[in-house]
Amino acid sequence: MIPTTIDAARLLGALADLGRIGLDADGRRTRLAATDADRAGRDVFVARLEAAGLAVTVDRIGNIFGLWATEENAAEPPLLLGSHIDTVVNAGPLDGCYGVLAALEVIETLKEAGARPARPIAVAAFTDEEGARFAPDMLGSLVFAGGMALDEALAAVATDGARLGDELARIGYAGTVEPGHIRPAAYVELHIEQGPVLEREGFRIGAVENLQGISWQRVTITGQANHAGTTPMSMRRDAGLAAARTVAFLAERANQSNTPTVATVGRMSFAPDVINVVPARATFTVDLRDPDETRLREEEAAFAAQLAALEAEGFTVATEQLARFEPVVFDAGLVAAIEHAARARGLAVRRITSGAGHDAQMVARLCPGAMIFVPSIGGISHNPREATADADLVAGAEVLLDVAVRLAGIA
Ligand code: HGY
Ligand code: MN
Ligand code: MN
Repeated sequence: MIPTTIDAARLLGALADLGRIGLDADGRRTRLAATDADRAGRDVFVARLEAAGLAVTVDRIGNIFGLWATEENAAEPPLLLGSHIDTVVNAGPLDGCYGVLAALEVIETLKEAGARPARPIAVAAFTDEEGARFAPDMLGSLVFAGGMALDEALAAVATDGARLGDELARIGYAGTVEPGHIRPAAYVELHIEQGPVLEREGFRIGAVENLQGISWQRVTITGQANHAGTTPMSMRRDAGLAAARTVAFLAERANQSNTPTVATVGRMSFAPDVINVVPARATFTVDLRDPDETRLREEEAAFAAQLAALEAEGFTVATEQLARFEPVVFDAGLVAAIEHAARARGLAVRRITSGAGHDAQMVARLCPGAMIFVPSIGGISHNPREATADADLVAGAEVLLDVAVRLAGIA
């Protein structure tokens, strides 16, 4: 018997359980990669995998896999589902977690129904998708897909100075399996949209056909410390002001363009960071994104020219590339299968571009990949107000179920 519904209460309960992990005294949910809070979330997930009777493996970059294989299908390459369970700071409960727990729910539902897949089905929770503590983002799936050497990834230094390899060992998730031990036949990731499009246009499902390019840089502008009271404005080399001008440059350029380009300065610090000292140094991050690689390069070039102009004014400027991923186009056949599954359930569906980065963009280097989106209320994400209607969470998981039935060859 092929199931057509999931256990909604079990999925919503699992999301609530995981959502309670990593809450600080102020109720802020933060499970940065390889922290104690991440370990707690990982432990809850592994316990669920084991309770579901899946074979659990952890690879050397800490990616967690739960595999459902039978004697008949074990030799076949598995269908891989999944996402991530690490979070940004003061995060919502759904980003990543929804895709991981819905994937597990789909496997449990199929197992309970006595389904006999022609291939194994696995669920993955990839390490450090957010990149909030260790850059680049999608680090675990990047290593899994062979896009970054394991040793380079393990040597990644956190914003707090820790080394990823040491942190994975400290939390007990420095696995023994070489990354890439699973060669999936296909990968499907269910995720909240994290943007306003589906809700605004009244769609229930997004069939994600592409994902925009991402460029992350850390910039350090050095000027000259001086007295805030005695130094005439004409004599200053104010690194803080130079940084502020740069932020304004990026925002104005993105706002004035009639393209989907987005620019974000998420982190900034001054030195010596004293009220009456003209900042000697400003350090900040720049996140540039565009679905078109040529435009993204144009934005990077325009930004570099802005920094060169600051150097001509007498500042010293240093940049470090923290992440750089070209846009990705997902597998047309999988996108069509997602659309078909949504329509068969009478769910309004549209094709959509992902503004956010996802593990799917990395795993798509190994096999046909695609994503399913559900609406985000108010388009809010990376914010504790992140939310999706329960009916949409269940609908998305059931579309994932239908796609999994088709891709796993369940007759
Ligand atoms: O940065 C991103 O888009 C993702 O949340 N890591
Ligand atoms: Mn995510
Ligand atoms: Mn995220």
